[in-house]
Formats: sequence, C-alpha cells, structure tokens
Amino acid sequence: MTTRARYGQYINGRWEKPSSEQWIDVVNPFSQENWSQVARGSKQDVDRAVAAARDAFLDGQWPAMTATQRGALLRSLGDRIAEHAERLAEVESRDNGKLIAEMRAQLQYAPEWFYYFGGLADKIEGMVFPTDKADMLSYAKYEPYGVVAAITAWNSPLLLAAYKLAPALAAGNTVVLKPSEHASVSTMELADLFADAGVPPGVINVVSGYGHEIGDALTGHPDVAKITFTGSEATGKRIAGIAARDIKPLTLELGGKSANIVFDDADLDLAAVGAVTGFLSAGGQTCVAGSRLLVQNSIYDEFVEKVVSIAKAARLGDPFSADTHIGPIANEAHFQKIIGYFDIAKADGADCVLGGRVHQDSEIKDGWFIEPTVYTNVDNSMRIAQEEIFGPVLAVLSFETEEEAIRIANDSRYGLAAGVWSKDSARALRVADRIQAGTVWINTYRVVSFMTPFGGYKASGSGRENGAVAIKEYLQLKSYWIGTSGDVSNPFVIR
Ligand code: TXE
Repeated sequence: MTTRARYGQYINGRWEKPSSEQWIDVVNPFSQENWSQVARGSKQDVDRAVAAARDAFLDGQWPAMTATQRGALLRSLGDRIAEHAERLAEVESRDNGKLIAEMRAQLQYAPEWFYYFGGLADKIEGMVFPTDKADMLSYAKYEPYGVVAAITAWNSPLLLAAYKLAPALAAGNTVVLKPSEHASVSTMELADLFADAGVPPGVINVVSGYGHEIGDALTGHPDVAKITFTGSEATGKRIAGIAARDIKPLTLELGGKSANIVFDDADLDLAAVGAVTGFLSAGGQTCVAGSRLLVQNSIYDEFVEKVVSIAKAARLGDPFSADTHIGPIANEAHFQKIIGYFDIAKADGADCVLGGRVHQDSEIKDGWFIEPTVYTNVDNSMRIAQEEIFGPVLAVLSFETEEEAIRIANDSRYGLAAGVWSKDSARALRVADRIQAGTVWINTYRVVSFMTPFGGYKASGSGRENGAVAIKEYLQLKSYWIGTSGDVSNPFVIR
C-alpha cells in the first residue's frame, strides 16, 4: 500500500501545507509505529477552506449544475470509492486499528451512499399550496444552506464521511470536512479522488488538525451555514452551544449506552451471538454498541455462560490477519479511558466474570489491547451501566418482567439504539415500541443501511442520517407568494 510521508490539506482543489507548518504524527495502533503525518491545521487554514467552499457555492461550476448533473457527479464519486475500496480500507485499518474485514465491508458499502443520494438529487420536489386568498399562487421549494461543516470521528472515518457528504452534496451544498486527528489519512486519500470524479474545486475541502484547536473556528465561522457532527457527547454539547449562539441548524450523532434485552423465550444461542456482536464487534468502539445487556432472571446464569464462552474464544491480534476478531484500541488516550473503568466497576461492586485487564500476549508486543470484559451483578445506576465506555466491556443486568426491562432500558441519558430478543413477535414489537431509542433491532443487532434513517433520541443526538429523510437535514424551505390580481390597494392591513 503506497501512502504519503505527509498529507497537507485539500483546499479549493489543491493540496496545501498547513499555515502553521506543523504536523501531527500518525500512529499505527497495532505496531505503534509512526507511519505518516497529517497537517496540524489552524484558524487560517479553516478560513481558507470555508472561503473556498463559500465561493464554490455562490459562483462557478457548482451552482450552474443541474440537480441531475450533481447526481451523476455523486455516482461518479461512488465509482471512484468502489475502485479504491481495498486501499482505503487498508489505510483505515492501519490508522485506527480496526479489523481489515470490518473496514473492507464499510468501504465496499460506502459507494451506495453516493449512488442512493445521487439518485435522490433530482427528486427533491417542492410543493404547491392550496390558498384561501383569491388571486394568489403559493408554492415552496427546497434550497441548500450553503457551506456545511462536517466533522467525523476516528472509528469509521469514511463511512461517517459518506453519511454526511452524500446528502449534503446531493442537496447542493458545499462542504468543509474535518476528520478526527486520530485517523485522518483515509479522508485525505479520499480527497485525492475528488478531481477525478469531476468535483469542482472548493465543493469539498478537507482540513485536518486537533478538534480543540480548529473546531470552534470551523463551527463558529460566520460563513458556515450548517453543522453535522459525529463524536462525543461533550464535543456535541460544545458544538450545540455554538450553533445556538449563531442560530445554525445542527445534525448530531453522539453515541450511546444501548440496551440489548434478552427474554427467556428467545433463541438463546442466536441471542448470545447478538450479545457478543453488541459489545465486541469493532472492539466495542462503535456508537451502537449494545454495552448494557439486560437478561431475564430465569435464564441469567445460563445466558451469561453462553456469552462468556463465545467472548472468551475471541482472538485478539493483528487487524490485518483474517484470524483476528478484535484489534487494538484506536489510540492511547482512549485505551487509558477504558482501563479506568476497571477500577470504577470494582469500586461500584460489579463482579468481573471475564477479562477486566490489559491483554498480555507474547505475540503482541506493542498495541493497546484490552481483553473482552464482562461484568455481572450490575445495577443500572453504576457508572459502567450509564457511561459510554466505547471498548470491549459489557455490563450485564437482570430483570424480572417486561415492564422492568423497559424501565431499565429507558433509564439512560442516551437513546441511540437497542436490541430485543424474543420468539414472541407480539412481545418483541410491544417492547420495541416503548424503547426510547432511534433504532431498535429485533432478533438481530448492528445492522445499518443507506436506506434506513439513523440517529439518536435524548443525549444521543438530534436529526437523522441515512434514508431519504436525511437529505432534509441539508435543505431549507423557501415559500413564494405570487399575486395575480394586481391588487395591492391597502398597504396598512395584512392580506
Ligand atoms: O471524540 P471527540 P474523541 C465517544 C467515545 C469516545 C469519546 C471521545 O465515547 O471515547 O467520544 O472520543 C472533533 N469543535 N465517541 O475524543 O473529541 C475531533 O477533532 C469541533 C463516540 O475522539 O468528540 C473529531 O474530529 N470539533 C462517537 C471529532 O470532533 C471538535 C465516535 C470527534 O472527536 C471539537 C467517537 C470542537 N471543539 C467517539 N473538539 C460516536 N458517536 O460514534 C473535537 N472535535
């Protein structure tokens, strides 16, 4: 895989050095080698990127394109991503330590966002209203906002970028995209494909750098008209403060503490795999992690045993090896955060029945590895049941009745997703209806699609990504009145 020693920032269709002339080392979480550098962006770089996006929105090739031409351009970008999927997946694995199998699946899937929203670009229909006023015509049409600031997290950089870029561009906006400082390279490699796909200069700009150094400059920039963000609740709140101050529309996806509920009438073998999917896929570094497992009392011991026996067999190792189930934690700060929860769980009185420690293995010399960890006898008020750990850590709770399961599941500040396992479909639907979450999976877990809306209730976020509704996040409605009678006789009374 060929990568560059240094990645500048992609502004107005050109690669530019950061004005600070400073760089951030890119670390491989498995080998802990520095393998590249990305620009440490500054306010000046953000200002240049936003100016390029503003100019591209107002004038030139982009606003001159029809929606049909924009759609074709998006499909062409999807094709370029499909051609380079393997290489982009390798870059992501090297950058964030997630399994090559996972990143390959994501990159092979990402083009669908560009095909789907490319197809939608020229199907954004306005409306004509009936009117109670004689000699008036009233209609409305959707218009793009202008410059969109799109900020992504390190766990799935390009899939998250696709969630944002495809609808934002289909709607006719221009974009300044900022990947996480922990995994920027794949987004930079993506930028290399823009010109070839026919994206005019300035329509998509990519700036890199530390969120705490350039985040406010980007979200608070007066020429940024809309913000879309995936990341932590703390950063989401900060951005929401800026959006409130500046009256900017906002789409937020902030992770969660999703409940995976297993009833005693479930197919327990299937549910056990679902429970492991919930907390171990992507090493738990996924916003939809089913990190709270709620198990009905009558099957509690039997079910925990099943989950532990699958989790115990998970192989930790090189994310590029086909045998590996769990790769390293993506970065050192995050590794330390997860480890911190072991003491918290102990102090709160949870029982650790698996893991609870850093993984030691003579074959893995470096790498930030944490063993699959399962806590039982967890009370929902404990911090491991309330806080997003974002690692391979499961809190198992018990419940007696349906009512109790619903109460515990909803006793969370978050509401991104949930799972319900039961062979009784009436029960499963009844419970799903009462769960306060943006997605509920029944007898399955961690399924997403470009066609199905995704987003959070409560502190998990606002707005929706994916599905046709997502394009509305990037559009505003303009109403028109046309007087056909020529009567403007009384200027002092509303008509
Ligand atoms: O998030 P941050 P981090 C959760 C997870 C994880 C925790 C911290 O619990 O342990 O967040 O991860 C940019 N203005 N999730 O530190 O800081 C930053 O540069 C604008 C859940 O990586 O929120 C990066 O591009 N932007 C999540 C992005 O925000 C700012 C996925 C996310 O980083 C900024 C990842 C600012 N002031 C972590 N400060 C999910 N929803 O799936 C930082 N950023």
